[in-house]
Amino acid sequence: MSDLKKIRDEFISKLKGKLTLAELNQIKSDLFGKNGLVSSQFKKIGTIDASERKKFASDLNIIKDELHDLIILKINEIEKANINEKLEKEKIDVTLPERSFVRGKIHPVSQTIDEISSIFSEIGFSVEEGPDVENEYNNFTALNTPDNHPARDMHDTFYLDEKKKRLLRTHTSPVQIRTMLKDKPPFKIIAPGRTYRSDSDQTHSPMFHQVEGLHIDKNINMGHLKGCLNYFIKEFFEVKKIKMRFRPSHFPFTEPSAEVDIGYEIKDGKIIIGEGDQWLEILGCGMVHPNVLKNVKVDPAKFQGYAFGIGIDRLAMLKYGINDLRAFFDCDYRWLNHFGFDPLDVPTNYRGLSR
Ligand code: 2NL
Repeated sequence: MSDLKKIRDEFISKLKGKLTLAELNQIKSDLFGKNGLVSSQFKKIGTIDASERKKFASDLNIIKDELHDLIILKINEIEKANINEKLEKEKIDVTLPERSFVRGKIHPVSQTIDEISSIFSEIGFSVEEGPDVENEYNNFTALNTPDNHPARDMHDTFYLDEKKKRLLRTHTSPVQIRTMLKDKPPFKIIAPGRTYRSDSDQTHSPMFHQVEGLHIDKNINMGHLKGCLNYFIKEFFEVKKIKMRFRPSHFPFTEPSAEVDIGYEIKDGKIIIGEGDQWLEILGCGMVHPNVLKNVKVDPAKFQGYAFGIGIDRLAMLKYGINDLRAFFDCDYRWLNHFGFDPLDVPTNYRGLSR
């Protein structure tokens, strides 16, 4: 029997048995691999006597095709069987009820920040953000706060190291300092975010939220400040008219400084904002102190403007009838489900600000 016929018969009988995919691949490489049996027969062609060469080559090709086709057929059979087995095992029951899912709620503070941001964006303010962990310079020194100012005291400020190098920002003003150091005037920005003070009782949380505003340009005066705040308060409380008064005050970073009260009254146990003869303090503001401008390399002879700071939490409580500040930070899902906002609801005063 010729070598070729021996190889053929041996492998045809091997391939008749039950083989795994790995065994079939092994046979395939034994025959057709670089030094496989069939491959080495091909290399022999040149050494065969000229009279027999043609027949040898023809027989070799026939055997090669026969074995190759058989191996591929067997491999395909196994792969098909594997797929069928998988399909049989992994059936999906499309009649099962869908899994229930819960859509989260937007926290009232986040909702309020969104509303404030869209109100100010309508009159040209952009929103800036910065880190909660700040340095003394951005939080106090640049803001014209003297070294011996009580706000710098350990009892009021959370310092993160012995040398008072790092602290938790006590207001969002450092965001405006960073913006002014980085860019050139004019500036028209608001900075909403978390702020921290060492204070904790029924009406004070050590972490609270603030939005500060800053408008610096040529010829900005207190009239602009009044107009801006009047517009904001009306838009925020969704009222046509608002009673508002400026009381003289003091902040190291503004001169002159003022606190702003809005008029309100209680009717049928409910608070009505904008009318009545009661006053509610809601923010602090003033004209930016020339020293602050100098600290951020802005020439106070050319540029001036106003700044204000508003506590967000109390504003949210007023607008949405929440009477306990601490509930804001309890993370009670039942409370959030009641006072939170549906993320898919479009608010009536929607201004196109996306979440
Ligand atoms: C308050 C008082 C205020 C500012 C914040 C400010 C920021 C810069 C420069 C000057 Cl960069 N001023 N911010 C000004 C006046 C008052 O907040 O009672 N907030 C709740």
